[in-house]
Amino acid sequence: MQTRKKLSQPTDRLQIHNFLLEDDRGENGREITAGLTKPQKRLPSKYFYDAYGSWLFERICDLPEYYLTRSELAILRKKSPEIMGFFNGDGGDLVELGSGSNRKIKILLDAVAGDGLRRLRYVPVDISDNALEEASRELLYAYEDLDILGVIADFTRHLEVIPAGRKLITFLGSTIGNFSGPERLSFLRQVAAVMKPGDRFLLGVDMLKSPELLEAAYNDSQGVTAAFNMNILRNLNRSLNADFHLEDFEHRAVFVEEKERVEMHLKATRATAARLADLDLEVSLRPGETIHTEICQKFSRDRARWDFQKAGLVALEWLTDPQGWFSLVLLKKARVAVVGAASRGMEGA
Ligand code: AVJ
Repeated sequence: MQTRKKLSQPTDRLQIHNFLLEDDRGENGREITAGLTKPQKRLPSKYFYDAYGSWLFERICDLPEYYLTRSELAILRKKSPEIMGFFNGDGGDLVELGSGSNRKIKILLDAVAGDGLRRLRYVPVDISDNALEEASRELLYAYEDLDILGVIADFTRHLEVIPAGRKLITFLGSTIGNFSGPERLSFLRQVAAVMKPGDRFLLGVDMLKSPELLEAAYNDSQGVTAAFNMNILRNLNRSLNADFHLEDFEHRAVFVEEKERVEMHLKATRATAARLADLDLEVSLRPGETIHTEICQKFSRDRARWDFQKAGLVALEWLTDPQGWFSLVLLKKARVAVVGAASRGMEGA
């Protein structure tokens, strides 16, 4: 009898399913056109992340001012055995929405005791097929007992494509902060919809804190965040045959007190125009006008709890760093969604 180790070649342990629809391309185009023709021009934040943008984001994570990643990594290092206790005995899928680099998932996988990895499948979900495949291959070689199912999908649109079995879903890094209020609610409801009673959802949220700390995190002294912000235009220029003049824009990141969020904008320093050939769209900006490129919502526990409740999720635990700057919230599905129950006469209570 050969051992499993010898039998299973890395390639046997990796499957990739692509759920990106033909339709998504058209949908993306409509989304960009809609955003750029609003009175306050907007671009979806996902367009930061071409190869160069993803590289810039990794550099942001190491910036002294950008406390988010460091705080979250500290929590993960301390709490990974507890988090991964989910897989003791039963096994299941570790689903990571927006997988990106392997840094965080490795901390979780390293906390699995004994031969636990054999009963666990890692399911990264990402929109970028190249990044997903490259990261998955690295993990295959690092963890010789691990099976991986890569899911290429836009999780803001299609969450129903993730496997139906027992699972711990992770959505780290406070990417949830990129959603507007309604987008956030719709996303959380979709997560709740794909969860069964025993499943868990681990959500990274950046907490509300002083405006000075928040603004510094998005206005770093080395200008990496500015380059990251600007890259959204570079990406559109390349991928949609557009001709934005990058030198006509500057980076802006401000904490908007009443919304409890940081907003990133690209501000036109003079009158400027661009043509997006592939979308047959022309846009022009007055001096001082901005394109809103990112929402970075910051959360009080109350705001987060309210969102969870509306989505039919319940926080079981708040894992935080010593300063309380960042939280990993462990959630389960509520037995009855309070809002739904009230409007549907408590059916299924
Ligand atoms: C990846 C969305 C969590 O909002 O802090 C970093 C992206 N933007 N610097 C964030 C980002 C500017 C980041 N998220």
